[in-house]
Amino acid sequence: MNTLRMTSACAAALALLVSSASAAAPANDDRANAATLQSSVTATGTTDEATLEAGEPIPAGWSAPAYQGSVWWNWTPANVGITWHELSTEGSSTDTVLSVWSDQNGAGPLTLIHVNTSRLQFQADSAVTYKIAVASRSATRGSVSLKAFVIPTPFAGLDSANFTPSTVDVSTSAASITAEFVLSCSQEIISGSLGLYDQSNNLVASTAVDATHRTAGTIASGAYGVSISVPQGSPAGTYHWRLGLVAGAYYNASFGWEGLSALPAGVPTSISVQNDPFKAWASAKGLSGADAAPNADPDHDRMPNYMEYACGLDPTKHDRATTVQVSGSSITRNGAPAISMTGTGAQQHLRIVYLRRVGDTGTAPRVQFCDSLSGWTDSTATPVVIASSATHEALMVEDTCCVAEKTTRFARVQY
Ligand SMILES: [Ca+2]
Ligand SMILES: [Ca+2]
Repeated sequence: MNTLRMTSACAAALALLVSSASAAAPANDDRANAATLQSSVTATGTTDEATLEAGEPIPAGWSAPAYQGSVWWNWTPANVGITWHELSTEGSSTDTVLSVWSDQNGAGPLTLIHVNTSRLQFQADSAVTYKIAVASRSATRGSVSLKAFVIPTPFAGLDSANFTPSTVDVSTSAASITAEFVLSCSQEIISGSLGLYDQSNNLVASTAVDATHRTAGTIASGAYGVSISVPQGSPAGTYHWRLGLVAGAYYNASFGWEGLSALPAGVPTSISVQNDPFKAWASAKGLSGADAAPNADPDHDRMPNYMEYACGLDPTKHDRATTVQVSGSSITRNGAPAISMTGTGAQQHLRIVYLRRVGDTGTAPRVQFCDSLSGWTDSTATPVVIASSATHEALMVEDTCCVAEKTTRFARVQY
């Protein structure tokens, strides 16, 4: 009986092996096994079961899980010399990330020429064999259509771009950025826009860009300047910019995030947006200048602003005596840490309940105990979240020493 059972287990294992082999990775999964793309001919493939190989280059601005399951093609342009081409994955059933790379025919490192979702345009050199990667933007894999074809020179080229300032703080007010572009255009810009996208690629701010924003030069070579406002309270992070331009039904150009054309060297791809919830709170409480600093104590209640912020107190009122109150899993009153005795008989010990801001992981409050108001020691107990509100969490820590061991004992929280 035992032998028979083992045979049947082996058969099941074999069946599993066969079924996984039937869902094999595509032949051009790895860069070394890239398929060959012919100019002006639509190649087909799939990202089903495709993988990212060890050490695979990922195009700048993209990362898993928005970049997965890549497949590769080699492509040498059919047109002799340097010609504008478009690469397109339109018609694919998976949402793609399309990138083109060059290793100078093996003479140099693999460098990214351009990346976009489903269309990109660049000046291709017939002396170069390019590497093209198509990846899926989500776990929904599927068929890939890929085509390379000659296009007219785009009506607008970007020579330079700069953003001043490159870092803005929107904690207490909207922030304005001046964007300047030098463009080479063969047509007048009829309409266009500059957009700023947050880390999750959501459009946060946009402003019109057209011929009226040309500050110097001519249509062919002009400087354009616009101002764009990032709203107060916008999420912090690294923002992408995108400039989209239209000169008529058939004349489109775009640069930056999800732009058709690659950016020239040295052009910044992002700006930095800062949004400090403490600064926003201090401003909303009417504090400014030195009074708004985290360590300042403008109401002289010996609780610095940061502690009042964490405890939900008022930095303009002497409210140190207001302690936190909890009922069930709700915080019924914000306030300073509350210390009480818990336990029975000789096992009675100190218990401290204190507040921290929801999401405020950067400055963890530290509970400390001591015997004589000196030699404070950090508690090693893991704080327990016992109640919460929309803005705060109440944490509880109990002392490990009890009245049987100590004659005096003190507790505090360091914010
Ligand atoms: Ca204070
Ligand atoms: Ca106060």
